[in-house]
Amino acid sequence: MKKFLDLGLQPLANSYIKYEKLNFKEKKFRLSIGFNPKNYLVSILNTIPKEKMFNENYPYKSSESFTMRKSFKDLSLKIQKKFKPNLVLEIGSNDGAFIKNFQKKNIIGVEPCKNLAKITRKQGYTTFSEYWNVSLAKKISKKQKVDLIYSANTLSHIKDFSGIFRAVNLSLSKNGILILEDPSLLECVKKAAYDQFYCEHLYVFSTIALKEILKKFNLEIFNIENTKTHGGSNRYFIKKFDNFSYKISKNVNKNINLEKKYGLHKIETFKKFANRVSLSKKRLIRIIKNIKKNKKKIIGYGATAKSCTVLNYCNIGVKEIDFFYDTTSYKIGKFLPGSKIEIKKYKKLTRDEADYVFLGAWNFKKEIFKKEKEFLKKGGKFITHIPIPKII
Ligand code: JHZ
Repeated sequence: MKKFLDLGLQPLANSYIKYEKLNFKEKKFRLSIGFNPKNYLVSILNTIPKEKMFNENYPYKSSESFTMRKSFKDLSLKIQKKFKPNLVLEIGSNDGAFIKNFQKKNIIGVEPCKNLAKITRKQGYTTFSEYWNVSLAKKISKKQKVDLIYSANTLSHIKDFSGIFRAVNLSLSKNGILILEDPSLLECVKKAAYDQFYCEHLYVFSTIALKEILKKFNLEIFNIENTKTHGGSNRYFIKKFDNFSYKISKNVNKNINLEKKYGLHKIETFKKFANRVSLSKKRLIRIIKNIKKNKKKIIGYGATAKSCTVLNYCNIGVKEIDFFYDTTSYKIGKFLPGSKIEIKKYKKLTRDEADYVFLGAWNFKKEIFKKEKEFLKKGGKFITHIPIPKII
């Protein structure tokens, strides 16, 4: 691994702090990012045991945003029309934003975070509250093989590729397919979105890296869709080598060529990315300092895991941002890790409340701007750090 970026000491991104624990010392780890020139994989260099992050208190719920609910609904309709699977399985089913678009008898959820699995089970969906691995795949496929496995924003969280893909191969029916969806490294580099890296995001994938990894497990990408979710993601359609029911789309090489054109196979590209990240930090600090010099009030919008990286890397805290608004019940009343900024229950933005709003959930800018039309009309401003820090 060749290290190219150091984002400093960071707390666990989704460990929101309770008021009573504000004075406790938080555990921190060094967040540095590296590039593997052999398989082109970009990953964080220190990993945290999965049980520390994905447990019975996992705060993130996919259903919190209209954009994600719509994306999962559209995809599930497409899947049912195009692939007509008898049985679908989702790895990382979270609070059910995807699985609830299927008939209960046709879908299985796998979700290790017990608080989330409880939600979908209560609604009557078969949900295994376990980590996806070979023994679980054996247990599930004893009864019936799966025709389609879907997993969004989950592969990037799992260290053990061998466990995942052996389990996939075991449980897929003869012509079954796997669909993976994760943030795109190309979009991350283009937007200098360094906040895609935090303890949970072990990897940000490029097509060229994923292709190399899949090859080892006799799996190959036969199509790619570039989606707008989570700041620009890729949806990979994957089949077994010996499944000849699908032709490899021209899209696959198109994506690979574009990634190579941007240099995602070379360390130099990531060194340049690291320089842009450092400039981004300086610029964001400058913008915020100027606002504070003029005695204006800043609040945050969307207490994301990504915000944790930005705030801690740029040393932004309670002196700069008064509080964050968020819609997630679990986060409300707690404090952001590291920066210890309070999270309040979301209320429509008004001009009396803030002059500037730091856009933590920049990936939902369109949805948020639509919701906050009045604030913008009355002269309220947002601060974003993507693709370069600016006031909008
Ligand atoms: P959002 C999480 O990252 C963690 P985060 C995880 N590791 C991952 O991979 C991605 O999700 C998928 C709030 N919000 O999706 C809700 C509002 O308050 O960018 C969420 O707390 N109002 C699993 O945390 C946060 O913002 C709104 O109008 O970086 C969004 O978090 C909207 C749209 C969102 O993921």
